[in-house]
Amino acid sequence: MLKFAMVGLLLATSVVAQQARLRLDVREDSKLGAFLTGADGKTLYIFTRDSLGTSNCYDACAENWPPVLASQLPTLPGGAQGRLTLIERKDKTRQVAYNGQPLYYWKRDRKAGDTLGQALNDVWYVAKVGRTAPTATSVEQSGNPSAASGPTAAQSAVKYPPGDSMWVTNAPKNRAAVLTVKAGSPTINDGFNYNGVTDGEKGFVVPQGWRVVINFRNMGDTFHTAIVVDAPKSGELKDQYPVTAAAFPGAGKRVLVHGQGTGEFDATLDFVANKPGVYLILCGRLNHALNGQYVRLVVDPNASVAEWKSFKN
Ligand SMILES: [Cu+2]
Repeated sequence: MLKFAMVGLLLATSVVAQQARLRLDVREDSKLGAFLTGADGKTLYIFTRDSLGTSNCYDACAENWPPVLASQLPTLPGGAQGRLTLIERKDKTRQVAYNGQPLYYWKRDRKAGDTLGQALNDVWYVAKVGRTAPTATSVEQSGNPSAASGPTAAQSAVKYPPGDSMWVTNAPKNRAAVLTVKAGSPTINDGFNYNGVTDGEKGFVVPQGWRVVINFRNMGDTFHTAIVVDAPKSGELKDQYPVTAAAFPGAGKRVLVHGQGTGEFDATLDFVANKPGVYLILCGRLNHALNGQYVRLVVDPNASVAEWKSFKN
C-alpha cells in the first residue's frame, strides 16, 4: 500500500517537474518598486550574505528561504534588465540567480504581492529589477547567543509556586509580577519569536492593576523591539509599530542585541496593567510581527496571579 503510494508520488513529482517551466515576472510595488516574482507570482528575494554565483543558504536557512530551483534557465520578463543564470547547489540542484545573486522565496509569504521577507535580519531583500543589490548592513554579532526554546528537563522539574514558571515570578503582596521574555532565538522561525513562541500561541495573563516588569533578553544578532499594544480588533497587524504605540506608559522599548545592553537584561518594560483587555507583546520592526513575532498579554480582572499559558485552540 505504502509502496504504491510512493510510486504514485514519484510519478506525480516527475510529471510536475517536466511540466513546470518556471516563469518569472515583475511586480510593481508602490513602496518597494519593481521586483522579480516566481511561481504563483510569489516575491523573490536575494540574500546579502551570498556571494555572486554561490549560495550560502543551506539547511535551516533553505527551509525558511526555499531556493528558486529550475532545470532549465527561465527567461527574464520583457523589459527587465539584467541576466539570469543557473548556479549549482551542493546537492546538485540548480538555483536561478539574477545578476549573479541566487534567488529565494520566503516561507511565510502566502500569495502574490506578499513581501513579508523584505529587510528581515537586514540581509534579505526583494530582488529588485534593474538595480544592484543592497550591501549588507547587518549588525555584527556580539556576545554568545544561545537558543531559548522551551524549558529544559531540569528546569521543568523545578517546583514553582502557583502561577510561577521559568518566565514568571509573582509577588502577590506587592501586586507585582516579573516576566522574562527571550527575543529572537535563532533556531525558531528564523529568529522571529519570543520565548520560542510565534503568532500569539502563548503568552501571559496578569491581574488587572498589578505592576508588570518585563525583562527582555535578545538571543539573536538582529535588533528587535518589544511593545505592548492593543490586540488589533480587525485581526490585521500592521507592518511596523513605533515604541510610542505602547498601550501603557513605559510599555515599549527597543531591545538591543544580546550583550550590548548595560545590565543583566537588554531592555526592561515597567508599567501598571490598569486597563483590562487583550494585548500583544510584539516586535515593531518592519515585518517582524507580520512574520509571527508576538505573544499575548491578557490583563484579567479575575486573575489572582500572573501566568504563562497556551492560547492554542
Ligand atoms: Cu523583531
